[in-house]
Amino acid sequence: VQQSYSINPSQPATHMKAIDIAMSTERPINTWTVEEIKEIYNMPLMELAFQAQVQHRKFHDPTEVQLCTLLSIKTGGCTEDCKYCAQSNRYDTGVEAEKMISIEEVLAKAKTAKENGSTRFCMGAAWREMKGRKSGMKKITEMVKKINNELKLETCVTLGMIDKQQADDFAKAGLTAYNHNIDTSREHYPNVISTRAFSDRLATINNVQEAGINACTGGILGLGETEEDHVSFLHTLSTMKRHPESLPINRLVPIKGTPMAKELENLPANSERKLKFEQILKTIATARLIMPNSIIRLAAGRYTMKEHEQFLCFMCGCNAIFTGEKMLTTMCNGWKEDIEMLKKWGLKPMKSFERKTYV
Ligand code: SAM
Ligand code: DTB
Ligand code: SF4
Ligand code: FES
Repeated sequence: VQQSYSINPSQPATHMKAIDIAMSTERPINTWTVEEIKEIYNMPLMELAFQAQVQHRKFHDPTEVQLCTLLSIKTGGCTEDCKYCAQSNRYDTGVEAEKMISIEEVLAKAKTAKENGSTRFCMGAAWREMKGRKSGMKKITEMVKKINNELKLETCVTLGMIDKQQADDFAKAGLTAYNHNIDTSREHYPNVISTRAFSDRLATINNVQEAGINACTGGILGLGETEEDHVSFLHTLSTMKRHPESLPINRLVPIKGTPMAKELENLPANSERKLKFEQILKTIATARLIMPNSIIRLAAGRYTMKEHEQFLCFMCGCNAIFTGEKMLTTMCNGWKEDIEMLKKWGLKPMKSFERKTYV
């Protein structure tokens, strides 16, 4: 289903409340203002969660959840300096650089994921970009084709920056989604990564979408950002030409040896830069209200949440998870326990290729 957009009816100058704009639209809006998003984010939590659930039910089948399994196809040794990452070669995290794994190994892992109920298979590489990686491109497009055609799974890759040509090549191979996160707000970004700019991220996301591939684009909560940053992060996402087809919300997994883990340890207990659980809920619910058609995925750090916390995230509008043996280097909740949990909640797995295209 092609996404089409409504002009924000509050433009230029009526006095509709932001929540009424969100609740009255039948199509995604990409003209949100920071003030409108702030107004929604700061609603009383009970009301915010309720409205997000109503919105969710207008745009999605409330009984479905998308199950994705991740595989790191090239681990460690990354040249970037993302302060949170276990795979940067600048920090001593205990993650060693490995070679890219074989097509056969990837296919075997994808088959296991399918047997365990996953419908999307996501492959990640610890690379800054795909520039100059001709043989890597060839191997990965081959993996995508095989997983697509032989296993009939949706495919997704996250390989750092890509240009227009590479995006076109992935589109030709039948790639369902490309994951590239903005990670945090434009303002907080320079405190987290210095080796590539926020605008570089947006350029890759644009290349992906122009090639007709779904963008999986979100970020990390808990990088020492403030609520203003959450609003700004949501503003960037919700004013993209097309909203991300899927939006991963990662909760920082503090990795020993990274500068981010150290910075957070040193924050005073009452610092406004310490992420509170209700801020995760506020961010998810606001995302659901202003990007109603996007799939919202509860991503890294889910294993640190109690079941009732995960439940609240789902009540606020999440409808996807990563499930399986592992994330990239950190832990993931296992297939069996997830299926049991979701069944208990009355949810069933979304089928592959059910929501044709969202780009
Ligand atoms: N190297 C590629 C890139 O950065 O685009 C792809 C892999 S990278 C690990 C994918 C995403 O995982 C990052 O953009 C970040 O949002 C998330 N991530 C990485 N380390 C994390 C951590 N310790 N906790 C939470 N999320 C993390
Ligand atoms: C995303 O936003 N989260 C996933 C996926 N996209 C590739 C990756 C999370 C990685 C968490 C840290 C790790 O396991 O090393
Ligand atoms: Fe490299 Fe990606 Fe980790 Fe940044 S997040 S250090 S680009 S693997
Ligand atoms: Fe694969 Fe987001 S990482 S869909």
